[in-house]
Amino acid sequence: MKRIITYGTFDLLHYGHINLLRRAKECGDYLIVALSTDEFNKLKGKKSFFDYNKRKILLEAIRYVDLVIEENSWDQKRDDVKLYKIDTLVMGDDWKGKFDNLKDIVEVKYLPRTPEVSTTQIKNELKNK
Ligand code: C2G
Repeated sequence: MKRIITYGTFDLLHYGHINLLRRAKECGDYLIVALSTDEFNKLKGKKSFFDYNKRKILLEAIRYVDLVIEENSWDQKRDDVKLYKIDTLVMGDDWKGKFDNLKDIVEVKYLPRTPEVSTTQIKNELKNK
């Protein structure tokens, strides 16, 4: 049972997120998503459209996702890897290199982002309609 983890806000869920989650699941057998809480989003300088509970409901409905946990801080990843016995940490390649410090305890994979879609772009386009 290969266990995978990924982290993110996943606001205004779109096909870029789904592409990432599908490929992350394809790396193993069990996928955990550590979902940024509203409080942690503030630290990230993000204000999500949907609050944590709504974003959690959406993620839990995705066939690739086996468990959703809270992401409350930048530095919980090492503990998460140990606690959940993670084999691979997967992120989009906008994060390339950022989590290489964890390579002593887990495989780290950066997958190509899906081009032309982002939550920010969706918000901006809707604003200009
Ligand atoms: N993503 C993607 N393609 C897109 C948009 C997003 O592959 N077009 C990926 C991102 O690279 C990330 C995941 O989808 O791996 C979630 O994206 P965000 O919700 O924007 O996550 P982010 O704010 O980058 O949070 O500790 C890590 C952070 O919590 C990551």
